[in-house]
Amino acid sequence: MEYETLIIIPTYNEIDNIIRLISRIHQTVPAAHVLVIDDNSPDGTGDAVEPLTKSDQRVFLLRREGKLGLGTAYLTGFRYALERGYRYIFEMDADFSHDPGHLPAFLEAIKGADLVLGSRYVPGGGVENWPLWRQLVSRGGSLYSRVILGLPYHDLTGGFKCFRRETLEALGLDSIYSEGYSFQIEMTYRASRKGFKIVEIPIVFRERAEGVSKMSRKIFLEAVLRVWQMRLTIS
Ligand SMILES: Nc1nc2c(ncn2[C@@H]2O[C@H](COP(=O)(O)OP(=O)(O)OP(=O)(O)O)[C@@H](O)[C@H]2O)c(=O)[nH]1
Ligand SMILES: [Mg+2]
Repeated sequence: MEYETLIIIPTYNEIDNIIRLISRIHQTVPAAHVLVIDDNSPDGTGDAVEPLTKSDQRVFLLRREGKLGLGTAYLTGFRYALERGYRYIFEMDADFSHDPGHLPAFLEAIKGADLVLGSRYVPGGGVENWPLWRQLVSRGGSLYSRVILGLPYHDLTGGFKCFRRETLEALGLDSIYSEGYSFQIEMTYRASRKGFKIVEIPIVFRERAEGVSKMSRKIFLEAVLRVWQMRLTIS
């Protein structure tokens, strides 16, 4: 049921997106709760969301002192979700790359799965407005991880996913070591190693129109190396 759903959205300088996104989410899934994890965005994203948490009982905000990274933002959000008993827990970006219109399909799929991956690289999925180099990096990154980790999934770096609470409980959140793109790979790999049922559903990913990209060479290189660490250390 929808009131059991928490959508976690980490934000860093998303003032042009976040309020509109929350309202679009609630048009599509009115009963879903939204948790924004803001890292003291210099553009005032946290201050913009704060009033909403007073006027709308479905909106929650955690403010951290500074930019501590996407991975730890999600881990904080997952712990929050588990403590409060949510059943279906989403990861979602703030920049409209992840279309709220896909949320009902996730909620349908999670009924028969432990983890649902929004996938750009299955039939019906896709990417809009990405330059060729970025498509190649993304597809290459998924293929590389897929081969080294022996996973059957097509999109391993995506950040639009839905976990059943039991899956997060079993993963051991304290043992997650990755940041950036490798965080997404590591969560899926750990879930797969534990034998959870993982389902991919098609999503169309749209490049951000507002705000600034945080993609960096460092995040990319981390993923290249971390995949080997995962293969060697996660049983
Ligand atoms: N709380 C928090 N959120 C972050 C941090 N880094 C990124 N985010 C958020 O995580 C989500 C994904 O980051 P993006 O910058 O969109 O990363 P991306 O999709 O790989 O790259 P672009 O869309 O090209 O910018 C967005 O909602 C960001 O605001 C961080 O250090 N802390
Ligand atoms: Mg983005």
